[in-house]
Amino acid sequence: FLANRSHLAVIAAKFSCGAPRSGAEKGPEAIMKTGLFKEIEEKAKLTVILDELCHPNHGSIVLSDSDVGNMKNAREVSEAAKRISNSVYQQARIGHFVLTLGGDHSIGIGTVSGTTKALRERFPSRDLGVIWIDAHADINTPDTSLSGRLHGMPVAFVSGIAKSAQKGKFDWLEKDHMINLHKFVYIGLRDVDEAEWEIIERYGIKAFSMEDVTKYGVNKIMDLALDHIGSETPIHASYDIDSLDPEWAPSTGFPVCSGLSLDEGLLIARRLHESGNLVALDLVEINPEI
Ligand code: B3U
Ligand code: MN
Ligand code: MN
Repeated sequence: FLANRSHLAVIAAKFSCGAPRSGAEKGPEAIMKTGLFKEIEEKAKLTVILDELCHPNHGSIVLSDSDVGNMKNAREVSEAAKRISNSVYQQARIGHFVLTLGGDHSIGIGTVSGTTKALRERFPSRDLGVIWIDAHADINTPDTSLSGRLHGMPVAFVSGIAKSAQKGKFDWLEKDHMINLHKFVYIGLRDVDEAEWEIIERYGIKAFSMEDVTKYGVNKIMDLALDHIGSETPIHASYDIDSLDPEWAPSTGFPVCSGLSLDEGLLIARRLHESGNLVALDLVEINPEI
């Protein structure tokens, strides 16, 4: 009942201004070139709707009013995220499953806000669940971030922890775009800044580190994650490829050792699917130049 299973919307978010190096803007093309979506159309009998978002300034080099309030490329990231948010919203509101290919993880500001707004309209009594699969927590605020890079801040923006009072910089984010952190779960964390751990503790966010995955096994972690979110809750999964061990996913800007094995990564994907509640998925930080 959550999604119209005859259509798959694929949004190619060719953008990497939120990261310190360029290349992730080429991720969508690399994935599309494999012929994956043709295969999905044929085998799954799905109509694939492709929305390619090219941003005039896609590379990661510092472009304009870069260091506003400790946010590098703030205007570029804000504008790209706004476009992505609207595109995701338009597809999700008519029940299409939305797959967004990144791009660096700052696009998560767009994807999660777009899904939240659409699902809130369709199911006013339910909060969206979000599963963030990542080596990093991406919950720095402009105040806590040591890098000033926005790919390390998307969770703070979509939850309202980070606010921008500046004109043209995330001022398009409204209450309807904001997630409820009680239905948010991390999986795979292993490179988290001290200030990020403080935020996670302060807001009581459910977080399963790689240590937890090793200790309990990924199936048990998925039981706990899905239990925490609750049944009959639509789920947006934001999958950062650096959650996987560099042995399996070396083509990414911030590889961190001791990550998920390919089997574990696939099992997470399978469990998300089997929940029957998945309405949107991001696949980000794939950098074919690395
Ligand atoms: N937490 C650091 C490093 C980081 C690497 N990748 C992401 N973040 N997404 C930061 O820059 O905020
Ligand atoms: Mn990330
Ligand atoms: Mn990451």
